[in-house]
This record gives sequence, C-alpha cells and structure tokens, in this order.
Amino acid sequence: MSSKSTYTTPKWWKEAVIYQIYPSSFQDTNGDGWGDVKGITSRVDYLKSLGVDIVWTSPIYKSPQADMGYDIADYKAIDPAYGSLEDVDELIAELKKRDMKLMMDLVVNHTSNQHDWFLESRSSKDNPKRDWYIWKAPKSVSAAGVPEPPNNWAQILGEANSAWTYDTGTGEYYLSIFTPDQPDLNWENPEVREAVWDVMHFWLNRGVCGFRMDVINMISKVPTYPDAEEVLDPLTHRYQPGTKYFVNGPKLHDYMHEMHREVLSKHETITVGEMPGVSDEDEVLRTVGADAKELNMIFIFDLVDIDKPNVRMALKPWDVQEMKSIVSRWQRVMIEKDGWNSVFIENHDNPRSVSRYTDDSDQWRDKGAKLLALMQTTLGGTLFVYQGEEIGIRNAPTEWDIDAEYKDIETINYWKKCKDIYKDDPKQLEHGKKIIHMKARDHARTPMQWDTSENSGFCKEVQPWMRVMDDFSNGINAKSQMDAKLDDELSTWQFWQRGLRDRKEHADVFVYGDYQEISPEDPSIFAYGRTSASGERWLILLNFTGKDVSWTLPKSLAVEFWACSTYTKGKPDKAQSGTVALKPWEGILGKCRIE
Ligand code: TEU
Ligand code: CA
Repeated sequence: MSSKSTYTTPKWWKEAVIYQIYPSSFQDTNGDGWGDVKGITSRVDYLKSLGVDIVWTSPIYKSPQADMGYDIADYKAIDPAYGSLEDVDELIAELKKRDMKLMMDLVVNHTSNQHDWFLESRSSKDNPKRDWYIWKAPKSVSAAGVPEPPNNWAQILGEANSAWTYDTGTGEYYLSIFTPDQPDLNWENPEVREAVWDVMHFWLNRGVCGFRMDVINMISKVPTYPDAEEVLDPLTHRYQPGTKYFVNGPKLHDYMHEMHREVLSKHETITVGEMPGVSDEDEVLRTVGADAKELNMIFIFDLVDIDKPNVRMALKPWDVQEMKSIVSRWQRVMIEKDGWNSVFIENHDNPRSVSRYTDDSDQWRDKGAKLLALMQTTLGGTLFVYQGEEIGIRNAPTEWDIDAEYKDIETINYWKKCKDIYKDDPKQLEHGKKIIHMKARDHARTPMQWDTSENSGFCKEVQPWMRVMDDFSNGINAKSQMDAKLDDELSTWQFWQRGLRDRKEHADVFVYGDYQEISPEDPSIFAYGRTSASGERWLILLNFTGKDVSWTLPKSLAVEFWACSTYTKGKPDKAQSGTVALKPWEGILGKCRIE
C-alpha cells in the first residue's frame, strides 16, 4: 500500500452492508401476487436483524415491465403495481428510524419505448426530441423494399435479433441494445444528460442515499457504429455481439466526470456502477480510483461471468483455481492501486450461487451456502447480499416446464431461438435446456421464501406472478432458519447474521485490511489472510470441494484459535499447526498469533 493510499480511510459507504431487493418477488401486501413497496416496508425489521444497512431495490418506477422495470416510462413516478411516491417516502422514513437507507436503481442507458421522451422522438424526424435517441437510416433497402439495419450488432436479451429496431413511421432504425422496448438514449446530446441529472437530484432530494447505475459503462458508443467481428457462428447468428463498440466507449469518463460535477459532488452519496465486460485494471481505476471523481465502486463481472464464453446464455468450463485467482486479483488491485470495490456473487441477472459454485443437493446445500457466506463476509470492499441468498435459495428445479414457469424476456427469447434453430436436433435442444437450467435469470427471481404458510408467505389467496419454489416447506425459508435451534451448528441465516456482525466488529480487518492469498496453486482450498493496519491477522480456509481435504499450515502461520466453522456453533476443534482437516464444503476462520 502506498503511503498516500486512502484504502483504509473509514467511510460509511465502505462499511455498509447492502441488501438487493427484487421488488416483484419480495413481499406482496395487497393480494395481487406481485411484490410492492409496502411489502418492503413491512420487512425492514427483518433486514435490520440480519445486519443490513442499506436497501437497494431493483426498479420500481412506472414501467410496462417488458424487462421487469429495467424499461422505465417515467423516472419520477412509481409503478402502480408497486405503490406510490408516498409509499416510498414511508419506506425511507421507516428505514431512517432504524438507521438504514434506501438506494435506487438508476437505469439511464435506455428508457422504455413508452417513455414520453421516446414517443415524442419517434413521432417525426424533426421533433425536438428526435436526437434524444440514436436514429440511423437503413444500411440498405432491398429491391423488395426490405430494410437492413445500420450494422450487425445483436440484441443483448435475444442475441438472434438485431440491436436496431425499424420504425415504419419515419423509415429509420433506432438503437435498442437490450430489446426493442428499451431504446438507447443519446448521451452525446447535452439535453439528455441534463435530464438525467435532474432525475438524480429529484431522488436525492427525496432522501435516497445513492444509486446503483444500470449498465452505466454502455452510455458512450463508438460514433461510427462499425460492424462487429463474427464471434458466433454466422450460420446460426446473423447478428454479433457489438460490446466492443459500446462498453467503456470513448466519452464514458467525460460523462461520468460531468455527473460527478453536476450531481454527486453536491450530495453525500453511495454510488455503484454496473459495468459488465470491463476487466482492464487501469480502465476500472479510472472510475473507482480514490481521486477518480466518478463513482465509489462498480460491479466487476469476472466472477459471475466465470462460465461465460462470449454470450451469457452459453457455458464455459471453469475450476476452483480460476475462481480464486479472480477474487484475489481484484482484492489486490484495489489495495495496491487505491481503488474500492464491491463484493457480490448474486444478483437478479444470475443463477443462485449455491447451485453455481457449490453443491445444491439436500445433503450439501446448507454447507455450500455457508461457505460462500464466510468467503464474502471476510473479503475487502462493500458487501452486497441478494434477496434469498441469506437462506441459501437454490436454482429452480429442472422439472419446471420452461414455457410455463420461466418469465424472463432473455430466457423466452433464448428458448424461442433454440426451438427455431434446433427443432430437428434434439441434442442441441437438450443443451439449450441445460443452459437455461444453469444460467437463466429466472433462478434469482422466484418469490422470497418467508415461512411455511401458503406461497411461503410471499402472497395470500392468489397465484404469485412467478412460481414459488416447493422446497420452502423443507427448511429453505427465513422463519425456520431464524428460529432454528440446531444442536451443533447455525442455520444458513444465522451464519450470515453472525458473519455480518463479525465483519462490522472487525471492520479494520475484514473491510479495510490487507489481503494475502496463500497457496494459490491449491486446487481445492481457497486460503487467504486478512491483516489490519495494526497487525491483527486472520486466516480463512475454504474447502471448495465435496471431499475431505487436509491443508498444511505454513510454518510462518500459527493459529491462536479457530473462531468459527461452517459446521459448528461454537469454536471448532482443529489443529493449530501442522495439518488441518476440512470436511466437504467446510470453511473455517482463525485468528493468527503474531510472531
Ligand atoms: O444488466 C446488464 C447486462 O448486460 C448483463 O450484466 C446481464 O447479465 C444481462 O442479463 C445480460 O445477459 C442490466 C440489468 O441488471 C438487467 O436486469 C437488465 O435487463 C439490463 O441491464 C437492461 O437494463
Ligand atoms: Ca402487490
């Protein structure tokens, strides 16, 4: 750490534990089977008791819900399905009473195609808002009058389709990188930027503490809009990922500096930018470096994209060593280059971590969930917990019928493409199914499992908008896990609660401490040390396999005591020098003796 480093300087937004809510699936209070703002308010005590400081909710603004609210039709209104502005004021007030805060999701790379701005923009070529979006003439028009999109970029949430949508009214295409319902805003236009600053001021003045910024690194596009290279088989994929031309584009940092100057510097905020597809250290530091004047932190996707080849709905093999090296790399980068990072392993766009990184069978699920809890609560950065992660919710079962139970637009588009392209190829179709079973965003979006009552307490006397997992009656619900009185171990929920408490008590070690990976070449055990500025040192050993494994403590490390294990309630009885034995998926935390 350089002497000028501010990494260890305490800040509320570094120590805060943030809980992400997927609002449609959190808690319904008015009997329509859809979660609402009053539902969130009714659960703030629950969140407080877990150890949460800040609630971030995925979008609750007025929206046609083409992409579950990531298509906003009015940035200053709440969707009636979620409630009203008054409900949000009440939520902020209830959080405040408990010393907690609300963070909003800011989705300003694109709007809904139902936003007034877009309705105006598409109404005519000379409308004053025409230039608020990205309009281009067709590349060509065939003899039969069929237009060709301006380039070959593919839609992200339906990669078989073009990222451009043709508007018959004005004979031009608009850019819609995610879906045709989500036209991209033209950030080159200063009026657009001003409109965004205005929205931000509106919410900050209302009392929210900051923003999670949706795909904020996609707001600047390469202005020549070149064709993308062919990385997908052109026989099955007419359109190709154009990410290179809109991820961390040429003017991103100009826009972020302007945002900082015009908005963020005027308020005390917490900001996290969602930045998929960027992994270059210096580029990341331009946003999250201590002097960057951009954002507090971003979401780096290397870990959740560990199984991603070139599009998300695909599979790539990976192993524990790779996982360790990704985690360790970013832990070190932030310390050495004086930046700040987020710690997360789940969100509403990814499958459940217990299914993905451990073993979600009835025998091991709870151990796997605790292992991931121990890892995350002992890593440096600001910690994000995703709804249901604290009770180890797993992926939807493979028996679920895809057409009937999966609701996400990305899954629907992907499954349609599979059926179109592979209708005569059962093997390929099975592979498509497997990808959905492993990676669909739907896995993170099933209703929260609260208790053993009807629909697990998510809603009463009505069908929930999305099917509740059947295993809620089998111990995977908040109430059973909070009340659990197991003889020799904690429930997943209790283990998370303890981990969050420990993290706060020892913030100098776990939030701000130095990080050293030990034995990176070990294929099974993830071992690392965390050391506070005053020299207090802790050792974390995580067995990322379903087997018994022993690990030899380096001579330089003497363990004073083992403080916790994912297998025990109290201090585990383990060797303090020599060889330590770890059970399948076991994680342990020990305090080191300072030699
Ligand atoms: O996701 C952005 C995104 O590109 C990916 O990180 C994500 O994995 C996506 O699912 C692509 O496969 C954000 C939101 O989190 C997501 O819910 C929205 O659909 C998207 O932006 C568009 O607003
Ligand atoms: Ca409701």
